[in-house]
Amino acid sequence: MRQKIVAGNWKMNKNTEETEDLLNELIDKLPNDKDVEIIVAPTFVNLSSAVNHLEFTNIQVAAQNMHQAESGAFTGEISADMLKSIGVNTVILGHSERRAIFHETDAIISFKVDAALKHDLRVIFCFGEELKDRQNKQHFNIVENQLRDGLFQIDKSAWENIVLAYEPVWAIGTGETASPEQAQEMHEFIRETVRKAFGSDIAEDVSILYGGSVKPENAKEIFGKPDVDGGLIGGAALKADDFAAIVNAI
Ligand code: G2H
Repeated sequence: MRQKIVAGNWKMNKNTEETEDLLNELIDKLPNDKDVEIIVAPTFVNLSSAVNHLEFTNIQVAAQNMHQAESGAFTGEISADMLKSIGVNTVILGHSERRAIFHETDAIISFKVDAALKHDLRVIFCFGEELKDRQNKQHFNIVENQLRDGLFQIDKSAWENIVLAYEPVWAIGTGETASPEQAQEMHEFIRETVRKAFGSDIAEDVSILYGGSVKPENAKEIFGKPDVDGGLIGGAALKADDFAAIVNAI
């Protein structure tokens, strides 16, 4: 059985006090009797306190990004070793906002993946096509290339530390959601692409999350599809009731 996962990507939201408040609400409201891994990704400045705050709960903490270098003159950046040193075990890489706004290429993301795995961080690898790609019927090609150029350099043995997150860019923060059928179609293609490159065992075991305007109203239908193993949630992860409803929809 593949691990079900619901992860909240808080993006650049919540100061320290607001982070504590939301974490307290989540501790109260999230279920702890469901077979689902729950992850939250607050901002860098609040990661350490979040790790401490959640120590005796079933909620894991992830970072939203990291730099690929070990250390050095990279003003404003954070390394894999620094994340590990504060007890963070998971990092989101390749998010479409990192790709579009901060010009992260597939090559840069591949270096980040390698650096994260070297430090035994689990990677939530994000990818997905833009609207124009889908309109031009290039969405399968784009997704396959993002996987090949950003991720498929890893060893077979590293897959136990990989979670995939398919996020069609046209559905991110827009209120537009891929239909459950569109999500399933792409997730099935992604699993098949992994199967061709790394074999059936890895393809069957890897969790593939869907991201892009998931909310309590649409979560159950999306999560009901056979190749959707959970979600990466943005806006709806900032409200404890909504996030709890999404986790309960798994
Ligand atoms: C996609 C998602 C979380 P939202 O970016 O990564 O955000 O749910 O707000 O579309």
